Parts: sequence; C-alpha cells; structure tokens
Amino acid sequence: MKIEQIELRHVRLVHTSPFETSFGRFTERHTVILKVHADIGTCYAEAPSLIGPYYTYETTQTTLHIIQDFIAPALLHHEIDSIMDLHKALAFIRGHNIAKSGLDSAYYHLISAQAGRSLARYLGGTRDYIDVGISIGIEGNLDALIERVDWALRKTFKRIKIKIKPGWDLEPVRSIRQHFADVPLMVDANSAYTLDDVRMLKKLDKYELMMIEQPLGYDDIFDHSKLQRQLDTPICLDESIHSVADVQEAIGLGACKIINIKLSRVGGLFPAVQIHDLCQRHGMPVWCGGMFESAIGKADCVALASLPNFTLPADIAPSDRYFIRDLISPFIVLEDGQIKVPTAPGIGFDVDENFLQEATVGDVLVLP
Ligand code: OSB
Ligand code: MG
Repeated sequence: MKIEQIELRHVRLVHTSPFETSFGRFTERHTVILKVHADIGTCYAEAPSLIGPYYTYETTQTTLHIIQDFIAPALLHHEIDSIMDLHKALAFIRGHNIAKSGLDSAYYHLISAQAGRSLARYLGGTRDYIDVGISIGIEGNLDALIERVDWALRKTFKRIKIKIKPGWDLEPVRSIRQHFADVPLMVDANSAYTLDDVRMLKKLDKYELMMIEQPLGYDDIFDHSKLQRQLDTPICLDESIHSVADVQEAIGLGACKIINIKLSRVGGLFPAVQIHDLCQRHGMPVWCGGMFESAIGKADCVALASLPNFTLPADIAPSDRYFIRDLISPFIVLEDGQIKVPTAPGIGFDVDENFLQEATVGDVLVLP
C-alpha cells in the first residue's frame, strides 16, 4: 500500500455534560482526525490525544506536530507491505503513541476494506456483540452520583465505573453499595494516590469492587506490585501500560491482575492485539478502555473489544452519552448493555462530513 496524501485536522466536540476526573474537568473534547488517501482507497482515522498533557504527555498540538513533521514524511509515498512495516518505519520516533495510533488505525481501515472484511474480523475478533460499561466522572455530591448511577443502570450499562480522588473515594463507593448492593462496580483513580494511602485503599476491599484502576503513579509499575500484594481488590493498570514490554514487566512483578487496553495509548491496534494475545497466554483478563474518543476512534474500540480475551465490559458508550453531536451518525445503539459489532467491510460506519467540517478548528493541513 502507498499513502498518497494525509489531511489533518483539529476537531472540537462538545460534551453532553461536563466530565471531571482527578486530572481535570472538561466540557469539550479536542481531538485530531486524519483523512488518509492511499492507492487502495480513502479512510478516516483518529489520534485521540487530549487538549493538554493530563493523561499522557501528548496534546492536540504535539499530535499535529508529530504527524506533520515526522510520521507523514516517514510514510508518504513509501511502499508499506504490512502493519509491521508501518511500525518499523515509525520506530525512530520515541513515544508519541497516540500520534502513531492514528496511522496504524488508518492502515487497518484501508486494508480491511480492501479485503472486503470487517475491521473486527480482520483483527481476529470473534464476538458479534460486546458488553459495555460506563465511566462516571466525579459528580461532587452523593445525590447527583446516585441519580447518575440509577440513570446508567436504566440505560442498561453492564457495569459502573466511577472516577475517584482523595476526598471522593470511600463515601461515593459506600453510597453506591447502599443503594445498589450487587451492581458490578469499579473505581478509576487516574494516579491520584501514593503508597502512603494504603490504609485508605485497603478499606475499599470490603466493597467487592471488580477492580481499582491505576491508583498510583502514571508511569509506575513497581509500587503497584507492592500495593497489589496488600489488596484483595484486583489492580488494573491503565496509564502505566504503553507497550508489550510494559505488560511483561507488570505480569513479572505481579503489579496487576487486569489490563485496560487503550489502542491509542499503546500505539495502535497492532500492539493492542499483541498485548491481548500476551495477556491471554497468561490467563490475565483485559478490557477495552476509552478516552472519550469521537465515534471514529470508538469504532476501533468496538472492533478491538470483539477479540476473545476482552472478557470484561468496555468503556464504550453510545455517542449521546459523550457528545451533543458526533462525527458518525447514527452511531452506536445500546441494547441490554451490548453494542453490535459492525459487519460491513472496513470500519463499518460512515463519517458525517458536513459536521466534521463544522467541528474543525482552524485550517485543514494537507500533507502531500
Ligand atoms: O482513565 O479511563 C480513563 C477518559 C479520558 C482519559 C482517561 C480515561 C477516560 C475515561 C473515559 O474513563 C471512558 C470512555 O471513553 O467512556
Ligand atoms: Mg483509566
């Protein structure tokens, strides 16, 4: 395959309601959308960094910069024979996994469409439907939280995840357990704690959480291994996992019992599938995390989550849970806590080009 042109744009979507985590409060989602023209077709893809360096060091601007100045020149007009080829050509770029994932996604969209197969099946996915859960932000007061959980359960989400931070942890969990004794429940700390908080974290054990996601440092694996030995609740790593090697280290050290795979954080679908396979060999369950991607990025998540070792509900919700208007419409329908995996060739959704134009911030960068 030869990539002949890349159109790059900064896109702004408006959240249906503000989303607060331990790293900030957001009313808008800024993301990077690519349109890739190749000799075998044209596709859209997303590189879903956040507007600032809150979750990883990448930002909307660094993503545009790295794609424009390093990734595009390394790929444009070169023969790319395989996905390994593409990753080899980008290996000289240290880090910037989210930027790289944009081109990895584009490759898979093009090649699966050309093969006449759905992205899910092309990747080795076996499920027709995937189970999904919801990620609920820091609501700030218990009444609002309980109302939100109640709404989510009526919407049929299969599990509830709440964001926690010091001062908003034990109380919200206790309150949810009081109201909804058996609901599959987990918490995500986004690195808000240290080993000094072990006493508090141990108190979470009695609430039978499915897992606690990324309690400690965003780049830590070792301290998580010390913490896991002291907790009954399984630790799930998110921020700390960027590669197959990170997963090997986490497994070797006993730093977690579950892995959250975000394809953009690990550099694309190719490394995401490798991590899936490695975890499967070790009997470690995985689930598909989310980044509040637009529906273009979420389509990749749906395909990835159809692989067999994705045995826990994914952070993928219908568009109207995230945005006033999304880049694909209609997108996902949630039925009995499940989303149907598309069967059409390639990504399986059509992009709303008029709205994409409307949502574009500044000029479209055309890389010839
Ligand atoms: O830690 O899982 C996270 C959103 C942005 C950055 C980090 C995270 C999240 C979410 C959103 O929890 C999950 C979703 O997309 O539904
Ligand atoms: Mg997380």
